[in-house]
Amino acid sequence: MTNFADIASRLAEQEIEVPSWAYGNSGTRFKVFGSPGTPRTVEEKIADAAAVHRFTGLAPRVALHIPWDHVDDFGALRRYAEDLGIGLGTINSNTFQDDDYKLGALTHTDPKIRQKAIDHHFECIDVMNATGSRDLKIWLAEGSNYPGQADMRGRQDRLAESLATIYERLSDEQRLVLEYKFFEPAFYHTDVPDWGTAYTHVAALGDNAVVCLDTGHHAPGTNIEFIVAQLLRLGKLGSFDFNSRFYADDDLIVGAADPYQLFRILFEVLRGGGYGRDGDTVFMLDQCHNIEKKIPGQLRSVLNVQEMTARALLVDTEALAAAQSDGDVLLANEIFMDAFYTDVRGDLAAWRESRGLQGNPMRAYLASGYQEQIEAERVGGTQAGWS
Ligand code: AOS
Ligand code: ZN
Ligand code: ZN
Repeated sequence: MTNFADIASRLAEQEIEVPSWAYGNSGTRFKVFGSPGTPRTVEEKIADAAAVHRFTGLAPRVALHIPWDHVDDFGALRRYAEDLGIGLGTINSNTFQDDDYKLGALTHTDPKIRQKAIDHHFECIDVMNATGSRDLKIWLAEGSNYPGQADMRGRQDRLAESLATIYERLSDEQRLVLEYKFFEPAFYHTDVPDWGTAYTHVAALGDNAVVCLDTGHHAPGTNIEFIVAQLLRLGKLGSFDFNSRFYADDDLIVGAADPYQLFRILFEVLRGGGYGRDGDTVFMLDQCHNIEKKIPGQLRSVLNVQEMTARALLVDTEALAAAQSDGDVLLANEIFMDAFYTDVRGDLAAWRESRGLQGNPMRAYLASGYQEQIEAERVGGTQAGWS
């Protein structure tokens, strides 16, 4: 059995990127509830992200979304974040909120509209150059609602061409990260619906193009950890958008709906060399907190990832490999489950204290007065722009 002391040094490698939009108000198509203390500016979102890092030591970067987080001087924004102890991370593009893109953006039949969408990505790359960000993440809302509506094959060809034009603009240190999603907002076909399609496009682009796996973007019952294993095997698992779901793309707190699935995913990340200093897979959150407080929601999320990472690190991989090669089905499963069922909360609290953090970051945050302060100071906080 692996002990907590054996895995502590690996836990120190963990970095989770939080999304700026998690701090804004969000909701469903039915209602966006406002909540006191919501940031009014990009700077206030960054300050909240920095608070999550202060209490957990887990979230050293915040991902931005263009145009929601547009500012005139991204160099100054970078310095502002660095002064608060965090960096600016992935830049997310947006081609889903403009009337011109109703029938497509990077896939549109009209070259002028395709060029407009490509130019938006060029602008995102300019932002990355100012913020020092490595990753440009592209999620496309493109597809069709009715059979016959669109030429699915022609759209793939145009998509490949548009992505190649964007990819060429990146520096050798930057990456294009393509996210897939099986449906929504398009309900019949989606242009990048699955990992295979995303892989096909990024493989054609080159080494610096990789896939983003959003855990909420699969049909119910999909074996997500298998996709993780396969993409890591191919060297193409660029990042995660972590969240959890009961029904569709629910964007709930990661590990809330199915902690065991999160454990299985993290086990494959470790197995495939995607974790910490070994790997190049970015752990990002893509979540919204519609009814709960935003900062505590983010704290719970990063702590859930940490807890399941600890449990996955506890798997006795030597004993597991022996049981697997002996064909001992039940022993292999028992070894795996032993780690999953290990309660690591006490050990994690002690380990945090040994590193100068509070043992229980959630309680520490709630007692800190930060929430009361932002609720008193900020009036009229903004909507995230997306739910
Ligand atoms: C949309 O469903 C995707 O998950 C996106 O990653 C994300 O929510 C959006 O790009 C926010 O910018
Ligand atoms: Zn996502
Ligand atoms: Zn999503």
